[in-house]
Amino acid sequence: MATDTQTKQIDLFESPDFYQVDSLFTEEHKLIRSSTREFVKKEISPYIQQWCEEAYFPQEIVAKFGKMGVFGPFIPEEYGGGALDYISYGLIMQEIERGDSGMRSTASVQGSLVMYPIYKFGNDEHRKKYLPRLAAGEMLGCFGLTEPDHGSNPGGMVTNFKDMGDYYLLNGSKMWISNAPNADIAVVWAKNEEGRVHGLIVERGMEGFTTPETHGKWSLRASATGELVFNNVKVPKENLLPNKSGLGAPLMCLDSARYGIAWGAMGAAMDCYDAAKRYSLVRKQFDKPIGSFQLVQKKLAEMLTEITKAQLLTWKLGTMMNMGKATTAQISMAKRNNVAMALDVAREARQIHGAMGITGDFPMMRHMANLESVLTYEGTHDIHLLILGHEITGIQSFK
Ligand code: TGC
Ligand code: FAD
Repeated sequence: MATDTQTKQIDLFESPDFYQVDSLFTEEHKLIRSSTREFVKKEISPYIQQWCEEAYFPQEIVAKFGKMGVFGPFIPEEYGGGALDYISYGLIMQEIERGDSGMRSTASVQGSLVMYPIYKFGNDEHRKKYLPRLAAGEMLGCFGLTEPDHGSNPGGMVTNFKDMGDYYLLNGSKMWISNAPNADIAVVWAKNEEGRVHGLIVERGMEGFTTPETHGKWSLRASATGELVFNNVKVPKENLLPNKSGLGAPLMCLDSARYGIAWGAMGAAMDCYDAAKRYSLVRKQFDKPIGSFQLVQKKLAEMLTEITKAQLLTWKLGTMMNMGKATTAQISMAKRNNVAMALDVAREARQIHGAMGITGDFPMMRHMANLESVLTYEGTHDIHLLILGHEITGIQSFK
């Protein structure tokens, strides 16, 4: 059991703020960030190395996240949310992913991909039935869009449901679904008999519904990933989300989640930069701290520059999210830039640590491996490039 033999690593993390981005945050933003950071230092950092080594998802973190208000912070208070703005949401994602991308996955799926569609596309009964329990971490959800043969092209999905009069009959399967093995409910995207995409809430225990776990991952090892298999599942008609249909509905959820990832990836980058800066000042070679050598300083200076640019990009995007004015392409730019930036920072920081950098005593290899998934999910690095290309030229190049 992972928690019996925890490696109690001391987490000394401090975030960089080279351009005084803090001056753009309110006191409430800073309080939310510091309380989430303290939570991560206490509840995640001491255990994460071991959870990842053992590919162990700490189920107890769900209730703890719920108590912290991490799930769906932008959802109104009447449904259990925090009624916070999108910069608060971003800062929470930044701090959790600073701890681990897999932990942030759990939180962003629950908030942006489960609570968001239930709030936006569900009716008031759906909201009252599910949102307070999801917010409190009494219930875990997952989001089923990707299929074995339809990843970047979700519009080609074959999962489908038929109207049987008293209920819908659901068939098909979803793959690579975060939280699936532990989820109590799944928001599933499937086509009706006319080929129109709809969202359905499928509950664990419905006959014909199974969630086999995906094993052998070298990335996001503390996050449980699985399939959703629907074999003649009778879904009650009231479980259909009535307020939006078409592929645009899941893509709207992705806008919210991709925004959170842009902040989250910055947290992973900050963690690697912070570790590298600290190490460069204590590690000596040729009788001097390695931080005194120009090539090490170059690495640190370039990391800080890229993190600072990402901080400004993300803060501005947050203000547009708050006004409801951020476009999908603007979100794509931030997700794509920040995840690639974080991967570069992780590699450079790993190099600064020399051989020590390949061990679990430092976070870089774990972040690096995690970020390979983050680069691919929620739209691959190249798909986001093509979304930008479409925006620039007006010409769609996907198909
Ligand atoms: P396309 O023809 O462009 O659009 C289809 C319909 O959707 C509308 N639409 C949007 N509506 C609202 N918000 C948006 N952001 C929208 N984007 C598009 C669009 O207007 C159209 O409407 P209509 O009425 O004309 O039908 O769609 P396409 O089939 O050409 O595909 C475009 C593409 C490739 C960009 C898109 O499908 C895409 O983003 N692919 C990537 C797939 C992806 O990101 N999957 C993510 C799965 S979830 C996940 O990875 C969770 S990981 C979580 C974790 O662990 O943290
Ligand atoms: P493919 O679509 O097969 O792409 C393979 C390669 O081809 C990529 O490099 C891609 O960029 C490229 N490519 C594809 N189409 C084009 C094109 N038109 N032009 C140029 N290049 C192209 N999905 C969910 O629904 N819910 C989840 O909770 C979820 N969690 C995930 C968790 C993990 C750990 C991972 C790894 C994935 C998760 N996913 C989830 C799935 C994820 O969204 C998909 O993996 C992603 O959308 C890419 O799909 P794919 O893997 O099928 O790759």
